[in-house]
Formats: sequence, C-alpha cells, structure tokens
Amino acid sequence: MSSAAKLLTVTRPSLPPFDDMVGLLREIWDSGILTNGGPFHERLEAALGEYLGVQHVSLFSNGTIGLITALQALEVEGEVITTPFSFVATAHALLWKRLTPRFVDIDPRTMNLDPERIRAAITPSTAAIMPVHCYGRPCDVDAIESIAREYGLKVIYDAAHAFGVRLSDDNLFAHGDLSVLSFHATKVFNTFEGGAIISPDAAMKRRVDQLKNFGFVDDVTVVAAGINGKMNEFSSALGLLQLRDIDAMIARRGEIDAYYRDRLNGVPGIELTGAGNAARPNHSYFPILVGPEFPLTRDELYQRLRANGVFARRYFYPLISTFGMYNELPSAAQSNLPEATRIASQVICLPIYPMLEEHEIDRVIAVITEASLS
Ligand code: T4K
Repeated sequence: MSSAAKLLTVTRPSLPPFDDMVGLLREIWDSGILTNGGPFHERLEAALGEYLGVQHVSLFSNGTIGLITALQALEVEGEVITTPFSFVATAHALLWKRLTPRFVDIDPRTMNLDPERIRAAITPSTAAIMPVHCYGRPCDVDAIESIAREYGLKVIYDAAHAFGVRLSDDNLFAHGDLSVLSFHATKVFNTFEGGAIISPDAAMKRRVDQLKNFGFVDDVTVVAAGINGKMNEFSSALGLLQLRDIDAMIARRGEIDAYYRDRLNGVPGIELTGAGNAARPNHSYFPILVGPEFPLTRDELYQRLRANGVFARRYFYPLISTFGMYNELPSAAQSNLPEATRIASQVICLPIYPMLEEHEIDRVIAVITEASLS
C-alpha cells in the first residue's frame, strides 16, 4: 500500500472556519435552545428556501426519516414503483411504512428509472412512484409526471443526491408531490446528519412539520403517530455556514469532474457516464463503468485502487433488490432488471470532493491508466 494519504470517495467536506463553528456553538449554548425548531432551524429553512428557489422547506434529522415521513404525509398504501439502483434507504423507507416495493429497471444512459418501464409495471395496486435522482442527475420528470397524472399516482422524489441541481426551464424540486433531500456528511451540502422535505404548499409543509414532531399540532393535541425527525440547532447552524460557500464548492467539484473526464477519456474499457441533463449539475459523484474490454474486472480494479490508498465505492452494488428482505419479490428477479444488474456489476465511483487536490486526482488516474496497460 502506498504511504500517501488515503483518498475516500465522497467527502472531507468543505470546511466552515473553525472559529465560526465554535462561536455558533457558544451562541446556541448560551441561548439555551438546542433543538425543537429554534432560531437556527428557522433561519436555515428560510435560507435553503431562497437558495433552492422553493417556498416550503422542512428540515429533518436525516434523509431516511424524511422519506418515511413523506410516505406518511401522502398516506400512500399498497405498491410503490422504485429503482433497485440506489442506496438501500430508498426501499427501506417503503418497508418501514409496510408498503411493497415494485422494482423497475433503469435507463442505462441516466441510471434513473426508465419511464416506459414504469408505465409497464403499473398494476391496480400501484399507489405511488419513488424515483431517485441518482448521482444528482435529474430523472425524466416530465415523463414521470404525465404517467402519474394518467394513473392517479403520487410521486415522491428521493432527491438525496440532488442538492443544488438546476434545470434550465424550471425547478427540479417543483416536480412530484414531495422531494426529499439528504444532508449526510457525504453529500454536496451537509449538516453532519440531516435532510429536508420540500413541499408544494403551506398546508403540506404544516402536515410534514407535525409528523416530524410526533404528530403534535399544539402542546396538547396529537393528530398522528408522528416521529422525531427534527434537525437540531447545531446541525442547522452548520448548514448556514456551509451555504455561504456552496456555489464555490459545487464549481470546484465541476473542475474535478472535468479533470477526470479529460484524463480518462479514451482509456480503453473505461466508460465515462453521461453528466445528465441538468443546467447546473452538482457533481456529487463521479461514476465510471469498467467494461469487458478493460484488462481487470471491476472488482479487481476496485481492489487495485484500495491497494493504492484510493477508497473508491461501488455505488450502487449490490442492487437493493438482491438483499434478503427484497429478493423474493417477483420484481426483484434479475431478468426484470438487466440494465441495473449490468451497471451495478461495472460501476465504481471515484473520489470527488472540494478539498481533493490535483496531485491526488492524478494518483487515482494513474492507477486506472496503469491498470489499463496490464
Ligand atoms: N436515498 C439515497 C439515494 C441515498 O443515497 C441516501 C443516503 C439516503 C436516501 C438516505 O439519506 P440519509 O438518511 O443518510 O440522510 C453513505 C451515507 O451514509 C448515506 O447517507 C448515503 N446515502 C450513501 C450513498 O453513502 P455508506 O455506508 O456508503 O457510508 P460510509 O461510511 O461507508 O462512507 C462513504 C465514504 O465517505 C467513505 O469513502 C468514507 C467517506 N466518509 C464518510 C463519512 C461518514 C467521510 O470521508 N467522512 C464521513 O464523515 O453510506
């Protein structure tokens, strides 16, 4: 193993100045309000609304609780069409609400749910669609919207990867009934742990806010079996600090993305996946596909990278549909998911985060190009 520093996949977040963090911690501590919708929570909701171009943001303790709450808020019951090519939290949220996932294959160009396959999978039990903007690359929101309208289905976007992504003609988060973001440490924008639901109107935000606070409407009235999904004051303050530099951080990710593309373009057997159709992508991941022409298998290249201190990740392998709690569903059959199965067997996500330095990116590229000559 090389003696150089380990390179991880997605983080070492952009750093809010340490003194600012200490100052905020003191301010929170002195105020005595540590959680339950305090002033920093309120400020972050407003600031995110402005930054994301939406009116109704509800902060959460993490994205998973956000997904579960979104399903509860929309009173979804029955079967939900979703992708097997995602982090396991997407489908787990369905099981927590006792819903049945119906896995549908992805479009290999976008890595997102294929709208035509969604249409073909709809049954009388289908209640909703839960697509993922995988790697922050937008789903075909127009096609999904028209299918949902035609069949009367709810749409909950798992937008865990999509912070800061912009479309050219409208707002990504204006699509679907609800969008759920993750602010986990490994995300483009992070509050250590955290997340948010974006609602289309004030009534839905009110409902979501009640559900994330145990179902309380006022201090003596509880209207639903809600959960504790609240973001605390320190995470909210961290979010405000992160937001100050977010555009620069996304721009830096864009430079790293371009650098990788430039250097890896033309390496035989390595496919650089499309950048998606966003007017402003967020470059949250840098997935490459290791094809059959490459001298090493995907797993051999993955191990070679590790041996050189590059801790790349095979997101999203194994497919969610292969895990024990899902693999007996008829839709989990490999024959139903040929594209997702192939991509999951070829993908590696290379390190990408704002603090990554050029010589470190060169190290990653060198391992891959040298392996291509073996
Ligand atoms: N939906 C989707 C589509 C998601 O991708 C996720 C989460 C969710 C829903 C649920 O949102 P949350 O409830 O998490 O808010 C990580 C994250 O834990 C998870 O948030 C994320 N998706 C998923 C894609 O990645 P792991 O198990 O791969 O994390 P871990 O600990 O192996 O770390 C990944 C890499 O990041 C490593 O190279 C180490 C590095 N790292 C990690 C942490 C935690 C750091 O450098 N610093 C850190 O603090 O799941």
